[in-house]
Amino acid sequence: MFDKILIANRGEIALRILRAAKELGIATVAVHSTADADAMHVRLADESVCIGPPPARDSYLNIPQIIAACEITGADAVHPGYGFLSENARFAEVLGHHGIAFIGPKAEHIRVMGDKIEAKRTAKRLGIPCVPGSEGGVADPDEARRVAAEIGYPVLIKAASGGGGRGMKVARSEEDLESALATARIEAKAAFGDDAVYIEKYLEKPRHIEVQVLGDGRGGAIHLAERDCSLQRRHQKVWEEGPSPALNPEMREQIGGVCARAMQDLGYTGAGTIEFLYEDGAFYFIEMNTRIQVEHPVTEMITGIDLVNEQIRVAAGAPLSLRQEDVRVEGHAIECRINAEHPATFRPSPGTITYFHPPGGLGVRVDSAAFQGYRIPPHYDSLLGKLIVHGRTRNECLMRLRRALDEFVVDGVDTTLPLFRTLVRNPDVQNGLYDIHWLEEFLKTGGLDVA
Ligand code: MV4
Repeated sequence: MFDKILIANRGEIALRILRAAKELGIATVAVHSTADADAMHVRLADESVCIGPPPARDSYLNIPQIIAACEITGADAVHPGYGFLSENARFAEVLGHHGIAFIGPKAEHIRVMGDKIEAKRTAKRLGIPCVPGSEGGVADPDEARRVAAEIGYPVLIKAASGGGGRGMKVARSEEDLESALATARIEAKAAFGDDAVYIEKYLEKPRHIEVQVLGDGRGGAIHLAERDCSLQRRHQKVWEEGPSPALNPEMREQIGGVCARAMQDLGYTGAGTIEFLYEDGAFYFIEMNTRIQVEHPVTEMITGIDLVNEQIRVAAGAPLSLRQEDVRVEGHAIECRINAEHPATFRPSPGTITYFHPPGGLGVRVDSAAFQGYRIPPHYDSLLGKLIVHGRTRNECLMRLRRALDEFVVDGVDTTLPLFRTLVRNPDVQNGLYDIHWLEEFLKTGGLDVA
């Protein structure tokens, strides 16, 4: 087992990793920019190292500085969290060259899944159902026309180096196709330095359902059911829940089993999430995330499994602490991502928190690094914390979430708490009848009446 883990991240996920390390008796090193000198993860870590000025590229993305912090402190492992360097294959490799363990998948798996064309090719080879589309990249308009004619319009053109919705273009007819292809390639080149694009059948009203997997890196892998992340705004997840209100136990077992077997065949290490679009009873692979995700507490609350603990153990060469038959989904969990943003305009609202009162009680969890007097810096994402609620049923979970949201007080900055107080009372949300477009349509129609 590791002696000392350096946490190459900040905010609530840094705290989350620190907690898992402490419970395993492992020493912790926090790294921080000058803007985060007073942050909670710095205060609670055994040691801390300032790695640079506020801009992420000079601090949390600065590989030499992070390696230096490992050398100074003698850390023998690094946990990258999510975002920043968490899916940077080169970072995983460089750490290996320094004899420092990367708490995550093998660099080759990070690289494969980071290229959306290779990811899809690999998924297909592993028996995961994919969206119909081009075999690989498409550059030529004639090839694009042939593929689109075969799968039928509308089609979606996606950037190989994209992901998270960046660099996508819909073409609803052959007349639109050539210009959509050219625009997608130009935008992909500008955004990612790579103009490779591929084509898929465009699914009009799917849900976004993702399956949590854990691999031991030696051919053992399990699934931990799914999360429904369909309530999104501009590709930012807002409300995630598990299990999905759209699936029954048979479907859960079917898609979970496909994912677990695929990860066994791949020899995957650690936590991963396989993302699907779900429409008319069918699953379609779109991407795989090779990191712990923001919404992992939903899975922890319905299975009782500490995913970060599993990540650390597996990275240190231990087996998974449980077999597939030990995984039980109990009840229902919902996560609300509370951002320091205006609830209607979503404009970031950095500043000082003058009053902070998180909710409590049975089945209520708040993952946050905020505190009274904390000054939210403007340099990073606006996530203030996550409210995760568990209930024996979805209805009990909704009622508990409603109570917890009403109890939650954050003064001094704008937050999206009012948005969730509206959503938890909305009939469509209460009935689980929403697809990936529902939230943006709801917001467009002025569904949110905040003063
Ligand atoms: C799609 C799609 C419809 N059809 N692919 C968006 C981000 C990335 N995960 C893939 N995304 C989509 N891919 C096909 N073939 C619709 C989306 C999409 C979406 C997916 C999940 C959650 C929210 C979304 C919002 C807009 C579009």
